[in-house]
Amino acid sequence: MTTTREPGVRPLPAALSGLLAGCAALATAELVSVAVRPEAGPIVAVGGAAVDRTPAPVKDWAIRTFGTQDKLVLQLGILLVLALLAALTGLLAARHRRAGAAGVLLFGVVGAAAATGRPDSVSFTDALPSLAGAVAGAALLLWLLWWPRAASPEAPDGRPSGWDRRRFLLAASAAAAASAGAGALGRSLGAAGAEDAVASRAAVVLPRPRSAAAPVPPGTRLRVPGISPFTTPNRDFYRVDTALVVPKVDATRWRLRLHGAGVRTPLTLSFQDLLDRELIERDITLTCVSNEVGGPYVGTARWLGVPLAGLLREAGVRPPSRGGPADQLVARSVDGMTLGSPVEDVMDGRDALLAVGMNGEPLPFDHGFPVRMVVPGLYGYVSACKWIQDIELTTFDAYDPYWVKRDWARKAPVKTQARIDTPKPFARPAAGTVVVAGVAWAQHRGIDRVEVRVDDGPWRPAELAAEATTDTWRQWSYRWRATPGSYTLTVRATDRTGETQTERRTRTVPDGASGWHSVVVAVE
Ligand SMILES: Nc1nc2c(c(=O)[nH]1)N[C@H]1C(S)=C(S)[C@@H](COP(=O)(O)O)O[C@H]1N2
Ligand SMILES: [Mo]
Repeated sequence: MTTTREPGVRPLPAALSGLLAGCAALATAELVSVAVRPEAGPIVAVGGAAVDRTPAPVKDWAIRTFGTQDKLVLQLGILLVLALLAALTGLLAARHRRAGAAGVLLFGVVGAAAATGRPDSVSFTDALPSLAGAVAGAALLLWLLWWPRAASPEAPDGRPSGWDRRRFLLAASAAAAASAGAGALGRSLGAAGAEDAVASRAAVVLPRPRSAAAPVPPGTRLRVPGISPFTTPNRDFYRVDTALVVPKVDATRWRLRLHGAGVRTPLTLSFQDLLDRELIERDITLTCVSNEVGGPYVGTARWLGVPLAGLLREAGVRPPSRGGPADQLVARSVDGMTLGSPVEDVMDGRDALLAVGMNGEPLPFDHGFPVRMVVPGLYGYVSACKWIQDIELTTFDAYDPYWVKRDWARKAPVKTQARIDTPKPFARPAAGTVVVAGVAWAQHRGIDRVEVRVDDGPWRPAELAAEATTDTWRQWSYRWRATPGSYTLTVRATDRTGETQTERRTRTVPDGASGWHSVVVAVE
């Protein structure tokens, strides 16, 4: 038996072989994942598993620090760690071939476990991409360490000796080219897979609503440079979700199931079924529970959709106050996300929607095409399910949805907040009249008053823009006569119930940040 100890491969080619084997493994896995399921690819699977297992405070920190780039940072991090491990595996394989190959296979098993363990995984075939990648990677690694030597003059005992650098470079280039080719092929096939979804979105003709959004009253939009526009354009609308690959759903094949406790007639609806119903259009401000005081995860859009309460009533659902057995509505998305809303809130007369349109166009893929939920007054994580495919009526006792399993509160009405949009922190406005302005929101209660304070001075009323509806934010502005010096500007809002925002600063976990927003400016 030949020994597995292989003298002669230097560290650099060994590490490079490991790296190339890693690239080949990933490229193969991504290629196979096109056939299986794009989300079953190892990077997405391991990344997703990491997201699922990240404790709430760390996730919160990542969203705060990297914002919408958090997913990119995560994937780059995974690639970096993989590259390091691949190089180390190459070094190991140069000394112990079998141990090195086994190491590559082990990565495959980890990737496979991550893929099959994701909430959206329904089949063991999700393990295939990682396993196929690992086999390809292990085979390539062994070949790269063996072939450059095979041409060397035979040593007397029959074992290859020496190391033909030219042969290694040839083998390495071939491996790199093959990986790049497989990766590119996977990409283009993956893009082709999304073509049906893209075409189905392009074909959507949004019907006119039976009930149009109330015309935005004059005076709703203040003309102040630097203030958030009343309507947030889709391209600027914040995005928060756990999807490392944005689901691309073909609307013509999409179905929504409605079932569960107290549902007399379970329903299965197609996208066309929804468009054929009476649609309403509403301006609604959506807020993320991860939004810090003064943060960016809030926006207002004109949503077009099917009133959810009517659909529920048709299916025989009654709210708990009318004796219905279900107090929680669990929405499930195509990517396995679950969000739970109080049935009572959804059916209390507010404009809870199964939205199909956003600011006059079909939902963008990022924002849930073909259908998502929107419920005024509730944070997104307990209401705004994107890429929805299933609604189950159940109880809060019986089921904890995704975020609730991860330390967030079961119930989360939006907290009243005000934000200073202008001046920006550490701005240096000229002395004279400085317009301080921003937005305030208390969805479904409405904003009654906004006040501004300079340093520890008295609270002064800000001028409020007209109110569109209680479900939308309100712009405000305050003309400040500023003299040179450094100041802290603070804002606070009072909602229609008469409650003024608490000064007490809390973090976002478990049910949303509280406290007053302030900015420091230096007047020149
Ligand atoms: N499928 C799915 N839906 C989801 C989420 C998610 O991670 N997956 N995140 C929720 C959260 S936390 C918020 S705040 C809103 C954000 O919606 P947006 O990205 O359209 O702004 O979507 C909600 N719906
Ligand atoms: Mo959120």
